[in-house]
Amino acid sequence: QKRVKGVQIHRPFIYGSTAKLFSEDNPKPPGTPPDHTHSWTVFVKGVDDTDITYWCKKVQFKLHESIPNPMRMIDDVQPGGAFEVHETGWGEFEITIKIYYVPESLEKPQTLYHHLRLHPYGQTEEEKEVMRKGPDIRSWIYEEQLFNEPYNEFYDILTSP
Ligand code: SLL
Repeated sequence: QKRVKGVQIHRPFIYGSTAKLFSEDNPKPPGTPPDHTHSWTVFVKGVDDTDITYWCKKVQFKLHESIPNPMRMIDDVQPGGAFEVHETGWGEFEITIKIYYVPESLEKPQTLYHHLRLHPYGQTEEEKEVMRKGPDIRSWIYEEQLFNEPYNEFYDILTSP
């Protein structure tokens, strides 16, 4: 196995969270603890739902310790192509996201941090007001995965259509 010299491959993806207050439109599932106010999803996915499984093998989400079973290893994507965890709760916290690459990459996993947002946020009152009126609270980050001088076998996987 040899690295392909002088080559950098970029693959866009999105990570982040979407949260929704419980309401008539978004009823509490049976058995949800009474202090939970929101349902939320944290995810890693391709841009416009494009497939990322040819380079991303699985994703581990480390949730707050107050949540049962906080380490969630997700090795299958949802129909939209996202590695995701769906939960309910009452508070915001930092989520550690660990991305594992396909074995052919011979790359070590990489860690990202995401602040779960449940409440309207933004620099200005206007920004918050827009979010307050919206259907959910999104905190989505557009990111580019960079593979610097990938191994030849992985290079072939990355570049085959
Ligand atoms: C806070 N630093 O104090 C944060 C911690 C923890 C949120 C928030 C529990 C969910 C469950 C939950 O929402 N924890 O019990 O399953 O605001």
